[in-house]
Amino acid sequence: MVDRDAIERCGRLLREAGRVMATTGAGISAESGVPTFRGPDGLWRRYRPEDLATPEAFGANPALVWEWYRWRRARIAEARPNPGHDALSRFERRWPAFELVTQNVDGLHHRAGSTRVIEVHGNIWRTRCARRCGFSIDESPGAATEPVPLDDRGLPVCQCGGMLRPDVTWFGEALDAQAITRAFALAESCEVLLVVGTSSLVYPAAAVPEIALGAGATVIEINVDATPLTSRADVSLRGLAGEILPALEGAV
Ligand code: BV8
Ligand code: ZN
Repeated sequence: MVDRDAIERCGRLLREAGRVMATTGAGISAESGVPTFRGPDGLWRRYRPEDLATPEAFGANPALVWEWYRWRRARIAEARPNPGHDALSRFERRWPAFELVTQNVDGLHHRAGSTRVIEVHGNIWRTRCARRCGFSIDESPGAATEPVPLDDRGLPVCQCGGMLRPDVTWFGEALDAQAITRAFALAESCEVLLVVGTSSLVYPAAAVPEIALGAGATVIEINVDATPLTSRADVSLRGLAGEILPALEGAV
């Protein structure tokens, strides 16, 4: 059950704030049916990150990596934004400077209507050249994209002859410099940071709340479980993002 007093307290903090931002992880998409990475039905439970989400894994077994991403795309295509995504999209109207950093690659914040979203780990629907020749396509459902040629293994190949891969950031890969720099700058200048549905384990994205805390912002964590951030957050609201975010919206 949501802690009403804590919600009211956070409502007051948010009401008095001018610059509010959020950072989200897989937990905000869990209620949309998109598996998280480390939860009981976590993606990684069945697969080890090292086996699938690294450039080495793709080099060694591109068919397995594409099979996993194609499975995830199918799951995400069936998913719909949930009340947590919807509430965050309305925060853009409540705070004109509101911006949202997400580690998620599922695109559900955009589908909920959020327009100021920084995808620090890329987007599962974009496919790009593994050689970075510049070729990139949108393969989201309904995108008017020409089908790409497949090799004899059924894997997409680039016009330059290289392989095509999901345009996401794998372990051991540098994040998009513009995205992470923007995320850190927002964390440096916000008054309140909402940290929603992330285990706060993966860096450099997990540094966003640390930067906000260091800059004197109020950090409100929303999570069904405790995380390494919990003890340092100003408030940690225990519960479902899809319930807590609308309750917070109502308390502002
Ligand atoms: C980098 C995109 C350097 C792909 C992801 C050794 C070797 C190499 C690197 C490292 C290493 N040791 C450390 C590192 C750094 C590494 C790292 O941090 N590793 C961790 C594991 C220790 N980081 C990197 O490799 C990064 N790159 O460091 O590059 C560099 C620099 C210059 C030049 C070259 C290299 C890249 C990291 C990005 C990896 N890509 N995803 C894809 O999605 O397929 S990571 C993936 O997992 C997510 O994007 C996310 O970032 C991360 C964590 O997942 P969460 O989103 O937090 O989800 P999780 O399941 O963990 O947690 C869900 C939470 O929600 C839980 O707390 C749960 O309780 C809660 N929850 C569940 N349901 C709900 C809920 N809460 C509320 N409501 C609910 N309903
Ligand atoms: Zn290419």
